[in-house]
Amino acid sequence: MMDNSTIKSIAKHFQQNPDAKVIFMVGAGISTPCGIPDFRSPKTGLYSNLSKLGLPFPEAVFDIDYFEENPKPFYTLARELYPGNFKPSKFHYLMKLFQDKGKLRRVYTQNIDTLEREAEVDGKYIVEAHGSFASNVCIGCSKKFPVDTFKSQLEPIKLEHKKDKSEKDEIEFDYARCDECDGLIKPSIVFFGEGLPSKFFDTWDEDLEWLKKNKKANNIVMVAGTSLTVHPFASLPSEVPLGTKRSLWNYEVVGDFRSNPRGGDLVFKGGSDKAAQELTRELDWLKELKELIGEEEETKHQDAAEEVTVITNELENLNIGTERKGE
Ligand code: CNA
Repeated sequence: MMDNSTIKSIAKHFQQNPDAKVIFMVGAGISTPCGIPDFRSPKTGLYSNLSKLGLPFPEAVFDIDYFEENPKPFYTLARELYPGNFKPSKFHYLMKLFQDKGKLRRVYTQNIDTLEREAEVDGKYIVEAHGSFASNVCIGCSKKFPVDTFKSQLEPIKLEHKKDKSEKDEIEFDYARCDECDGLIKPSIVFFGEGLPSKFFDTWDEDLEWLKKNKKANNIVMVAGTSLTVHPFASLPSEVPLGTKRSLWNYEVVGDFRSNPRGGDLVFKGGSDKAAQELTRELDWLKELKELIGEEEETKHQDAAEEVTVITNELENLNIGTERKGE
């Protein structure tokens, strides 16, 4: 099933199964309406824009070995994406509504923007699979540092104004370094080449058991705004026990929903905020959703697509430098 009737079917599922709870599995797509670019969307995605800046490969910005050699691209990006600069989307508030209604089991998020917390989803429900900006760590000796250690270094220390106007201004940072081993300090977000927090694996084991034990409640797993390409997160939907309802809300059909679709899958191919709004309407929660978002935020969301373009343009205009040690 793959259109607006999906949303009606999900609403019906909750109406017919009052004990059903949701496990959300989400990615960067639920935050694009907030103005934060995702990785892979053509044109507006970070990769298509960062690649223009001459990184050896787009993922290098989140690669631990590359960061050690050249932290500047990550610092530049972190400055743009740092939590506090954005407000939650309708989808984030939908998750909060499920919490308020006692129908939330868990939120597995790949996002590092902490907007689930900003929407006041309780931390006990959230598994930040790829970490977050909420703590800092030395990449050399793993010593932990307060959150401000990295954040306080995000203001560039100098702006060299090039004489030749055709050249872009160079920005520099004073990188946060460990007082024990002089290693670079970074937020505890998981880079390519690093392991996921043990909480991710432990909680998923618990939730799998819970899904198996509570089949009668007809719980549902909702996957949204992710290309399902980054493992091990990407394999979670394939591990959902047979018989547990799965739903995907995404611009494209991805991962196990494409390669190994199940008969009962409920797929909505479209925007996650549109789906969130439609589901709350169907469930008669629309008034509460609007109260959570507030009038002011509603206007901001309408401008979100424009904001994504602004950020990606800003990144394009920054000369972040791509020199590597020894070159
Ligand atoms: P991705 O690979 O960029 O995929 C995003 C997916 O969402 C794509 O399939 C898009 O088509 C789809 N999409 C984009 N916008 C919407 C929308 N409004 N409604 C529905 N679908 C939409 O991102 P993933 O999360 O799958 O990749 C995992 C990476 C992305 C994680 O390691 C994150 O840390 C990383 N990331 C996070 C953020 C963030 O915290 N907001 C931003 C950019 C990247």
